[in-house]
Amino acid sequence: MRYRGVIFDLDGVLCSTDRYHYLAWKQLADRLSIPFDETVNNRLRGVSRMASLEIILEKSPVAYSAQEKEALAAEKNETYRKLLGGMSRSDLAGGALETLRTLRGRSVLLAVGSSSRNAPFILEKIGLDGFFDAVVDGNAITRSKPDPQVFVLAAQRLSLPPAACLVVEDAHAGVEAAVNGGFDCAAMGDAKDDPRARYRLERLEDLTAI
Ligand code: B16
Ligand code: MG
Repeated sequence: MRYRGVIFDLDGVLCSTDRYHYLAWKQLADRLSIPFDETVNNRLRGVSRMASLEIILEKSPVAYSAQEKEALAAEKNETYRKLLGGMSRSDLAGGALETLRTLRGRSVLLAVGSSSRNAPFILEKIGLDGFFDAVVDGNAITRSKPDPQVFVLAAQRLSLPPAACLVVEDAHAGVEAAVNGGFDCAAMGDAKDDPRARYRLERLEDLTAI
């Protein structure tokens, strides 16, 4: 591999928690009588919890105070955490473990770069806590994707420059964040056809051919 480090997004790349985000936001939106569908959901990928709420509230007939917004975000997170509670190692994306082991076998450093504050809980659930050389998540950053902060911090923790790292992303906001930070990006899922990505992955295993 021509990169010395690979930084993986979590939701939508290493596991499909994006489905649980959708279900939890949908429950909140339905309760508030706000229209919410997969198109709106796709705009939430990689975006922080509060920024996601702001996108959902664009279609709200009612205006909410900052305090009310905090409560709505907490409500969504409670629903989401309940769904996460049912996860296990079998929820790790197909081919992920083999891919990670192959890359590690080639001495590539491995990191997670996620906007999620629930990342430590999810990594534990899918059996990957303690596996990565660096984990940077929503608890460590002040600016959400498309700001590159999460990836810049991950590269720093790997002691590598951005040009030596590849970012793997499923979100347009994440591809943009990678490019903004000077990283090459391999895109999959919802972002697969993003022209800013250097590589397109049909599946995670395709990474081992880069
Ligand atoms: P939380 P990623 C992102 O994770 C999700 O894609 C995004 O939909 C979510 O709003 C964000 O995490 C924050 O998650 O509410 O758990 O802190 O794709 O960057 O791994
Ligand atoms: Mg993602």
